[in-house]
Amino acid sequence: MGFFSKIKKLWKTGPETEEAVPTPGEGQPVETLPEEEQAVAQSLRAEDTREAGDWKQELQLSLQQASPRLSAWLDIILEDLEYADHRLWSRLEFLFESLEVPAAEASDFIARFKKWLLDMDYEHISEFRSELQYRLALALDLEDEEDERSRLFIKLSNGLNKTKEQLSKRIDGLLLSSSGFDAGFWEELEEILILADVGFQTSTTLVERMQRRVREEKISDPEAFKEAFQQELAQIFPAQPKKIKPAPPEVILTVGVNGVGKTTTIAKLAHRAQMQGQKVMLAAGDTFRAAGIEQLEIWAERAGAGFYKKDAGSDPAAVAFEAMQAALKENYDLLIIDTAGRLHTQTNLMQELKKIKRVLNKMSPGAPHRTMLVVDGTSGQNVVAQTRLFNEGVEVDEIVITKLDGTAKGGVILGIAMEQKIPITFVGLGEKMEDLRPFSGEDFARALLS
Ligand SMILES: Nc1nc2c(ncn2[C@@H]2O[C@H](COP(=O)(O)OP(=O)(O)OP(=O)(O)O)[C@@H](O)[C@H]2O)c(=O)[nH]1
Ligand SMILES: [Mg+2]
Repeated sequence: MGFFSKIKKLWKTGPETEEAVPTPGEGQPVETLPEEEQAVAQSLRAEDTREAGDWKQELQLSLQQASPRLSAWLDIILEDLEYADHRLWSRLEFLFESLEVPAAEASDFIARFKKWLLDMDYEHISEFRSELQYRLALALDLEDEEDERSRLFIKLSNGLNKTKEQLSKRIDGLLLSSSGFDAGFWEELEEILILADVGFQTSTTLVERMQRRVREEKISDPEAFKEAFQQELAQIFPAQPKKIKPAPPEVILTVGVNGVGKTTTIAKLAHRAQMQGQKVMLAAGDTFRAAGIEQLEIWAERAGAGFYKKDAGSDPAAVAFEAMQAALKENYDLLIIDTAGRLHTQTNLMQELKKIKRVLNKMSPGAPHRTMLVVDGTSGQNVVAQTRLFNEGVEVDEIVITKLDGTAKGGVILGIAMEQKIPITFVGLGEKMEDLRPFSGEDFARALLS
């Protein structure tokens, strides 16, 4: 479900049953705006010099295509704009009206986006186009659209640049310099994998699998080898968990050692869920540091999410319990609980996390529905040890790997997937809200080797 409760998906009508796109804005006032503001809105529209003859018509034609083309719609909307000004807002309004998005929800989307631009101090289109497209994709439920998928693939591929240097570029070099798949080739391949933090066991297994494929499929050229290798990499990843929504609130407990990006990841997840129309509450279960509570509060405010806290030093399980009570009472769809990650008191930390789980489960059987381990992609093989530790302590359901944008050690993803068999659900590719991407093993393998 997207952010908008009801939109008319014009593209689903297909070319034969194409309906005429209504021309909004004409004799169809925006219901929620008071008269005065409507007049202002209309006069602002009139000021847009690229009038109905051009962008409106272009956009309408694009909207009538059999499949949605979000990036094409944005190209049309943004073509002659440099900064966020009234023309942008009225054009977005026009897009929403064409899609029959309820007016109140459309203005809410625009208001939130305006606030975000202010918070971030962004003005120029180049600074925010990507975020705008990301929000629209989530709100209009278009994340699976082809344009959007390829945009995200490019992002993933760029994010993995350093890992690619370490892994695929070296494999390319090896394939170029080798005269065949002899013992020396396999030895060197294994070494490249180990150096890229894939892990010893996983590297050995991968090499063995490839040796078998080369033999059985009589692979002789580098291209065929790379294709087979890409398939092998993609197969390592366990299937994504089925998205069954529990009775609300769905509860996510985030765990992980300090500094890995838990709080930022929570903010990004909250942002995604809000954009998808969910009512989200964040709970400050990291009571170890007052700054940790404040940091989460700022993020909650920015994302427009609810927030629950107690004083620093309080029992995290009590925070979780009370936040759950509030979330139940106030009909939240999603509750995400932050936790402290200091490892020097390892046993205590695990006890503390177990207690949070017990308390939640007692109040709402099945909660927390997702115990999400956040790990830092730059810490290489340590990630494998952390995963083992947390999984033994609190049974991890899914893993989020952050900071893949700044590391040459992204190969560790393969090690975790093969050794721990826990699904990786998201990866962090930067510090911005849109930089948390749903993970796909196939895309990862393709991005890594392309
Ligand atoms: N480049 C990059 N930086 C990230 C990413 N995710 C988080 N960070 C940065 O990592 C730093 C630590 O993030 P936090 O979210 O505070 O980490 P934490 O796990 O909550 O840390 P503690 O609360 O101290 O345990 C921040 O500067 C984030 O901006 C990412 O995907 N890429
Ligand atoms: Mg934190």
